[in-house]
Amino acid sequence: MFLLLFLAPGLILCDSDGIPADVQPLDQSPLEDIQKKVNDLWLSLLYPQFYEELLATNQTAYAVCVVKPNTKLDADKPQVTGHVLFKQAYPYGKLEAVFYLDGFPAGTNLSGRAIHVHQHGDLSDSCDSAGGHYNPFKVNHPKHPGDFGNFYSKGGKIIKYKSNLTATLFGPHTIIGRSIVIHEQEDDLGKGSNKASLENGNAGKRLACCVIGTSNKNQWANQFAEIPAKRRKRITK
Ligand SMILES: [Cu+2]
Ligand SMILES: [Zn+2]
Repeated sequence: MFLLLFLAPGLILCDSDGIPADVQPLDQSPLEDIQKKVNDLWLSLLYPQFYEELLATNQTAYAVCVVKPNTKLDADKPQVTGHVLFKQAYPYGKLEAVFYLDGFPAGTNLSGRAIHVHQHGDLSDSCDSAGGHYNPFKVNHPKHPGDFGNFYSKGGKIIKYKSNLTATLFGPHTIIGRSIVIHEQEDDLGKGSNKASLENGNAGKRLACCVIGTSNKNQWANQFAEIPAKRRKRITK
């Protein structure tokens, strides 16, 4: 079926000799146009309601991940809660994210905490059933689309905006339905010279996790107000 999805836009664009047919003028490159058609098809077939909602909301998709502490953790570990919010303009926009997390030790924490998208949206065994890093292209860490890097808490909180992320809410590699894991330790970004470094960055225990789901724009608008003004400016331009 996926093969069909990839081939279909190509068939629409070409006549029987494989020569481009007389199509509507494109405002993006042909490759991006094909990518849009694949995403359109994929969304409308598999997620018809999401697609409809997307078109009704200025072609911008929002998603949320409500972070809960790992229930398997020892009681002395930080109990991290909060949200990771996503926003992405359809179809060519890059993913933006707001990380708003609380429950880290108070004071400025000089050691980073890794945050990643993991493969499964299954938290039946708390964060342990989320699987490894979401790795649709079979590449090494830290080149997975959901390798968000290291985050530093201040006053027990991580409040961070990131843009231009390679993960996406659209198409066959959407992160909707996958999970996010907040780790206890720093991500070694693949420089740990062992096998685990190229799989997960040796980021240690899973402090907290959540499943990514679609949302309306309200929460993004609210949390966005918590981002320092300087950064907000950068977001809106
Ligand atoms: Cu991880
Ligand atoms: Zn990774």
